[in-house]
Amino acid sequence: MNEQQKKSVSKFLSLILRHQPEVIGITLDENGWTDVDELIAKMNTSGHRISFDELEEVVETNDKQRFAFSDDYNKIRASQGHSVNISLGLDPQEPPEYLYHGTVAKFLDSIRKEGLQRMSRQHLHLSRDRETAMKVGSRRGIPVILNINTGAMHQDGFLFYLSDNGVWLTDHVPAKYINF
Ligand code: HQG
Repeated sequence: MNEQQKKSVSKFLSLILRHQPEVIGITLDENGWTDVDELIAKMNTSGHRISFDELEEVVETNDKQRFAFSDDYNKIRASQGHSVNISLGLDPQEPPEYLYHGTVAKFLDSIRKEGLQRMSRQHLHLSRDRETAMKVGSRRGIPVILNINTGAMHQDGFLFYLSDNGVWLTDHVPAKYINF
């Protein structure tokens, strides 16, 4: 597969494994997993032709490692980014002293008032470094990077999770922990 084909499959997998599994008639279990054979069969009958080898290639070469197979390769899920209500089953982890969030200027007034919210997703996403946060923010325009006092949040009892692909997840960041 060429890069464009892989990107297109990755976007479609993000849609069905994070947001709308019903588009091709699959279901996700409570931890977000779906059956690999059924996924391939239903992608093929809905016009998104793919073989197991191609699916494996997309999962393994994905720039952000967005998807993961179960150990026996029978199941697949998105590692983070869901809007559907699933539990990734991750244990809380101690975050670094600071994490970063990439956003854009037009959201800042609202973020100053209500802190960072998870919006339509199951978690709010934080990046481990400025460079990653820059890429996240750039999806929406000129990026603005917010530095978050995650060490202080941890001390105050907020919970953090680290997804299988290295994205830090939490529920809400009150404005007092954000360095604007
Ligand atoms: C903003 C990509 C107003 C927030 C990335 C963001 C990430 C507020 C937008 C993943 C707000 C939500 C997630 C508030 C937050 N008022 N705006 N109180 N609180 N916002 O897409 O973090 O490529 O749900 O700053 O790499 O941009 O898809 O979140 O701009 O990891 O794998 O509301 O998506 O990964 O947007 O991106 P999103 P995000 P993938």
